[in-house]
Amino acid sequence: MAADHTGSGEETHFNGQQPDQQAQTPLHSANGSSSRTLAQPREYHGAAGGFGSLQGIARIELKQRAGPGAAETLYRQNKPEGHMCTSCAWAKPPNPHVAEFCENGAKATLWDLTSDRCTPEWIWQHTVTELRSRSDYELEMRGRLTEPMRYDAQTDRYVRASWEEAFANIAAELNRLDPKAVTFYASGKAALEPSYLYAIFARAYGHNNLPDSSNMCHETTSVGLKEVIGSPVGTCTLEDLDHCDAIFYLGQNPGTNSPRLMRPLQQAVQRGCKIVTFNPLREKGLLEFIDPQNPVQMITQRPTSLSHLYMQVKPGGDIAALMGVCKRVLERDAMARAAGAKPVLDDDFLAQHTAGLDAFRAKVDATGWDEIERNSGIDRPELERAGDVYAEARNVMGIYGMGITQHVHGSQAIGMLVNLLLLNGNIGRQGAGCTPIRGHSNVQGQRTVGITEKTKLAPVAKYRELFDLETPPEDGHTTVEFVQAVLDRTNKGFIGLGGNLAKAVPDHERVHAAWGDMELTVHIATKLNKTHMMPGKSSWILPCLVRAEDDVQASGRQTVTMEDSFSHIYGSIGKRAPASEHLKSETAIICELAKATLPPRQKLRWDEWMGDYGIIRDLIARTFLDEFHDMNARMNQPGGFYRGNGAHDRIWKTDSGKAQFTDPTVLNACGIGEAEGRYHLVTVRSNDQFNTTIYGHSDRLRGLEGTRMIVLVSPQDMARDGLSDGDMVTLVGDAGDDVRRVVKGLKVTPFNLPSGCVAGYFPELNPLVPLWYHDVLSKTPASKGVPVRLVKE
Ligand SMILES: Nc1nc2c(c(=O)[nH]1)N[C@H]1C(S)=C(S)[C@@H](COP(=O)(O)OP(=O)(O)OC[C@H]3O[C@@H](n4cnc5c(=O)[nH]c(N)nc54)[C@H](O)[C@@H]3O)O[C@H]1N2
Ligand SMILES: Nc1nc2c(c(=O)[nH]1)N[C@H]1C(S)=C(S)[C@@H](COP(=O)(O)OP(=O)(O)OC[C@H]3O[C@@H](n4cnc5c(=O)[nH]c(N)nc54)[C@H](O)[C@@H]3O)O[C@H]1N2
Ligand SMILES: [Mo]
Repeated sequence: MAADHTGSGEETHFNGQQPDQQAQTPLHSANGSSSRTLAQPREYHGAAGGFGSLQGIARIELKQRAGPGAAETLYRQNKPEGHMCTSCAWAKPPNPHVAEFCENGAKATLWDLTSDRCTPEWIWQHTVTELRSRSDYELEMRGRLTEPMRYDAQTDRYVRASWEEAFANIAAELNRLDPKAVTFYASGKAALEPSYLYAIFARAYGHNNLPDSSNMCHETTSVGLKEVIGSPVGTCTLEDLDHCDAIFYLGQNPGTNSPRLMRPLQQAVQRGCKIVTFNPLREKGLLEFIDPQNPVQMITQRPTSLSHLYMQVKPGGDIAALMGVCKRVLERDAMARAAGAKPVLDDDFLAQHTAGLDAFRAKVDATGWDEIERNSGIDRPELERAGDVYAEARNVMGIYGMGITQHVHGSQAIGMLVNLLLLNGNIGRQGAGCTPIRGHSNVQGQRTVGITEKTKLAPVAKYRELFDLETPPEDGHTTVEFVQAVLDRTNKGFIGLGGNLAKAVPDHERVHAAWGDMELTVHIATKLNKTHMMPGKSSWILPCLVRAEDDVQASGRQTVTMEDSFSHIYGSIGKRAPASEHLKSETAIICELAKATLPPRQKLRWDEWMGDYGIIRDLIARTFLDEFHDMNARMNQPGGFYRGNGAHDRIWKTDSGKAQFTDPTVLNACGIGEAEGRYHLVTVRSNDQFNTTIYGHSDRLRGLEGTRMIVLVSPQDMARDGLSDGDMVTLVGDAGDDVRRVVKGLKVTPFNLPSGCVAGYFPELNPLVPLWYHDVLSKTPASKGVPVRLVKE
């Protein structure tokens, strides 16, 4: 297939050489004349943590000028009687450190507490068309939003509005529209109380269009894990990390995205636990760590090595790699039995708790090592070593993130990880289990309390019992279905409870052209972003409090609650003075909107709920009795309360009533295979961003500084394709449909990667991800194995 031409640039030459040929053939530049030395891959020479992380915090503090009291606020973070971090969903331990926050948690808080303000006066000076040309970084750098605003189409500007005007107008628009053509999105930060009410508001208004950032994130887990073990969430708790002997760590980058996991990982390794990592990139946070809170380690600067084995899998290669590991485990089991030694497999567990082992075993036997090596990119001896680690460990945990979930066959990769864990009964006992690392700080909790587009997951009977509320019978939109409806112009109204959705979704260039055709767009937000700059015909920005701020309602100061990756629920109390006297809490905004929109109903007591969040928690407790009983009393216990799940106790809520072995139908999770000149693009986060919020341009842990418009290419592939460090290229989508997808102006940067894999940043590269390219079961966009070509500019 010919590569596209872009601009006047010359087309890159591809010779389609295989990696094994490269080993024998001297490398030539594109014109084939002179041999060249390989480019030096970028790398960070420090460890994760250490002084680098302290400097990272200091830089943000300088930039944001969070002002007096910021340090005190940070020290209250993630502790009982304090507020819970708004960054990731990592656990808040019962016995917190003096400073129970990480570099990125501190950045997120300081970013919220900035002394910069984005006022209606400032916005009035700029047209929306002009602001649309600014980056998200520039828009967010203006600071916190201070007052509600309405879009004025005549002047193409946002103008100051009163809350009364906003609620009345939005309600009138909602009542004019068909509820089925309206979507209420949630981005994963809002606490359990507003989330519970948001879901009720949607259903009382008349739809189940309640997609969540989870639909772009761990929906593969919610659907895929549920199928095989009957639980949509992880089975482990924080204590399991104190008891595991091996961790299979797949497709998650803790140094950047969940830094407070670094210390438990370090402690596990120091106890002798072996970490086996699968990741195309050699991520610093999985290689070595210096604990910034350990004075001895800070003085000696001697890091802890983390991964016992590090497998640089190809994108999507995990299914094959895990197949290889299982093959070795079954072989070790057969050897042990033949020698009369203790078998590796847990026969009692397998007989009592699982179904499908025979078919799975037959599949493993029928899969050859050549296929496994080709699809994973990992050699047999390495995979055998990983199998040996599993076979020799008593307790094994499987930890994973977006590198697994964001693939066309991501669900199958989760199934393979569960297959491996089940072989030796590694689910449902101490030190063992399956741990998806969640993204936004309350994304798991939002799903738990009813923000779901799937009616079968909503507490329909309880809505009827508690509120006389009938839920619309049909399922609502996932995020992908919502975006398709925007493109089709059938979705007319949008409310965003946080997020920067038009920027975070796949195919976003196409989406941007259609977004403004909606009749109504409403954003409940803390800072300005690009999605706000694509106003619908009636468009509103409603500024809200952040979690560290004091939320005072009729009954006094309020607490909110959230759920972490380990299914623990905590109270969070903000104590900072709000950024502006005009801000409202997310709970108050939802109650006011619902009250203005819906006809009065005796059992929907919006005013009462807004006045005292304890009443909302009582309702949550009555709706989800087993998990949330006595919520008001239990939310303040150190470490939160555990809401539990069946699989943790070996109760399998699956169709067969057992934990299910599954046979993968593919060996690579990418939906589009390899071809000459095609690369698979992995989109990742830098150490200086939270999703679409860009704090700066330093990806310290990868040794990448100064710009995000880069494409990482392996030195071998660069040499093969005649590329030099610093060359400018265009990435061109290669998904085979007739939509032309391009991102121009990317600087080629040598990086240690498997051949055929390139990497770059989310969200800049989102125009390359086709909307239809998503996990088959859950529709999670496949942002980690995007087929592209490189074209020299
Ligand atoms: N500081 C900070 N913290 C965050 C966020 C943030 O943006 N900044 N975002 C939050 C959110 S919403 C989320 S969902 C999480 C995301 O946290 P992660 O799950 O860590 O997400 P990514 O940065 O997308 O990186 C995924 C990792 O998968 C690897 N990978 C890519 N493709 C494959 C593959 O095919 N196989 C394997 N085995 N690995 C692969 C990548 O190299 C990368 O290391 O972090 C949360 N925490
Ligand atoms: N290519 C590619 N695309 C991806 C991903 C990827 O790895 N690769 N990852 C996907 C994932 S995992 C996710 S979770 C999504 C993220 O998608 P979103 O959740 O939609 O995006 P965010 O960047 O987290 O949203 C940032 C905005 O939220 C608002 N905000 C911040 N704090 C608050 C608050 O406390 N309350 C309210 N109401 N608003 C607030 C601010 O206005 C800010 O601009 O992106 C997805 N898209
Ligand atoms: Mo996420």
